[in-house]
Amino acid sequence: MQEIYDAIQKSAIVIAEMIAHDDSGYSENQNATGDTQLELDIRSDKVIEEAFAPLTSIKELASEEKEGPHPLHAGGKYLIGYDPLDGSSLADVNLSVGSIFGIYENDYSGKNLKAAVYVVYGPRIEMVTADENGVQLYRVARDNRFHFIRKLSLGTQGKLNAPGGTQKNWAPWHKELIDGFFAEGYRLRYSGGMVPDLHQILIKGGGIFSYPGTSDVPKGKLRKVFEVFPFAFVYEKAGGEAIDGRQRLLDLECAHIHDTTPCFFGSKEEIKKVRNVYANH
Ligand code: AHM
Ligand code: MG
Repeated sequence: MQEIYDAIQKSAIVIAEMIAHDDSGYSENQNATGDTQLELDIRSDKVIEEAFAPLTSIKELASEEKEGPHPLHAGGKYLIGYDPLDGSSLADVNLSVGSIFGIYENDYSGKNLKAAVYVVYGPRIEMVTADENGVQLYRVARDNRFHFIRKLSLGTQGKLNAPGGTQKNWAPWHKELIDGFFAEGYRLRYSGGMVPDLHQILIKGGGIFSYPGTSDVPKGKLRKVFEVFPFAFVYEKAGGEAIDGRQRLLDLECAHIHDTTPCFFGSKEEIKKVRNVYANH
């Protein structure tokens, strides 16, 4: 596993340079979900693929930016599902973006996720790993290398509310849930990048991030393999919970690697409220 973390760190340094200095414009291509890819999406995907290619422990890669799985080493143990540059459309407005990695065994189901990692490219470059050692924060120092900072955990309740999805298309009960949090004093924190938004809640010790099913997109926007399962794993390891409204996200299967699901990540008290509201719908 350590060699996978090392490869992620190596690729993160290169991607951070690209974000800082290179063109953030669109390419001519679309990805499997139909989003027009940025040059940065395509190039980050390539950097990560090249960093993983020599690692014999990796059997296969699946990227948000690739149509299907990409085989590496037949005898490898791990399958890696990754989003090379999540929230990439925020690069041109100079907001934080991130890379997300799920390290799976056998298949891309939630129960087979063994470790999760994300990198935040913001004013600082940080990496969070989640595995049997818990959740750990690393940061790039002046020597351009990642250094361990501290362990991370969530309190049982927080103060931040990050509500995703187009409000016009929310179900009435979802609107009640979100309004309820604000009525209790929660503060809005939503940048439109799930990596910095979930990172903020984790660093500040609690809160709720939601991306529900809506009338136009009943299964939500966020992809299970590349985005949702890895963050569900991080939040659970940090002492929080992650559900689709009723069910634990990591109990969900995955029929197709680009499948999406409604998702809620947070500390225990907030997720209890989500369960109460969604139980009847
Ligand atoms: P992307 O993978 O195409 O960048 O999309 C994922 C991003 C997430 O980071 C974020 O939570 C969500 O899309 C924001 O969507 P919206 O613009 O609907 O709020
Ligand atoms: Mg993404």
